Amino acid sequence: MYTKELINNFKEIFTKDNIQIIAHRSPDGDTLGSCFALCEALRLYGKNAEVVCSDDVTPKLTILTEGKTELSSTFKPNCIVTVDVATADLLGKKYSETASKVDYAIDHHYTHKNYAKKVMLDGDCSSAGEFLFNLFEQAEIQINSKSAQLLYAAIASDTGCFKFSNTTHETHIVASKLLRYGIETEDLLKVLLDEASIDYIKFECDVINNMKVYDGKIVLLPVTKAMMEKNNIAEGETDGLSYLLRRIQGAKVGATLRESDEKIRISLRSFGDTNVAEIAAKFDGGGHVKAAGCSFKGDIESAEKALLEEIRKTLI
Ligand SMILES: [Mn+2]
Repeated sequence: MYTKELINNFKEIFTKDNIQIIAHRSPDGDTLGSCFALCEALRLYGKNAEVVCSDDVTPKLTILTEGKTELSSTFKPNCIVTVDVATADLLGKKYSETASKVDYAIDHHYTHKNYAKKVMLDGDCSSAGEFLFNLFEQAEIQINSKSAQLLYAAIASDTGCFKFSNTTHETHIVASKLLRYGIETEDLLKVLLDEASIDYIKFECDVINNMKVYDGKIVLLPVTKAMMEKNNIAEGETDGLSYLLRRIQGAKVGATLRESDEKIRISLRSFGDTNVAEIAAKFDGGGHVKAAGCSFKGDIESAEKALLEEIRKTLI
């Protein structure tokens, strides 16, 4: 059970009106599912509320956004809430000025850096979706099946459909309670986690053909701009590539290296005891023990070389 103060802070949002809910930049299923679930709940309470985001929503995630790609303001807010936004920087370009005006931040990252007037945080939750469900339940705020489905989608996104190590028995209890709302999950999970466009599948084939394996334990997936252009792949669509690394038997550490404007964006995954946040930190990046990110100034070959060297030093 959460503290009275935390629950009262959450209830307070439902006493406001003209509420703007901000999702983090490069929005994922957790931030979008959670923001829209909260928005729907507020509307059910007769409130004017909307979700905004600095970046466009990728096609498959529009299943969570009422089909909308662009999420922008249509009214002047009296109350601003962020969901799943761990740092002010993650508000993105469009909302960077908004940081000091955020009234409530709802988050599940231990690494949360306080920018809001009031913060609601539970780092033990797998996802913002799981945390939000707990808040609704403990604050005794009724939700409908639409909100329940959005929360389920949020949890499934951040846990890789209950496969990642952030999945706890509480996560399954929350998922079970959400299923009681009679929500549809088969199509939802297919769209969110399994299916991809033919272009994307062909792009994945190119990425796999370009895969590099070192010492049987380190896997690098270099992704060039040319590979993306050839297959009509946009920047935000490459997030799913890290999932490929997980499929490689024997891999202890994997990384995708993607060419982007002036730098190479690196996403690291650990499938053993190696702390990839430590490796990312060597390149001024950060993240979690099992998933981290950083960027590299230079060409993709130099990035591969430098990264491989650091992985070899850190690998357990
Ligand atoms: Mn999240």
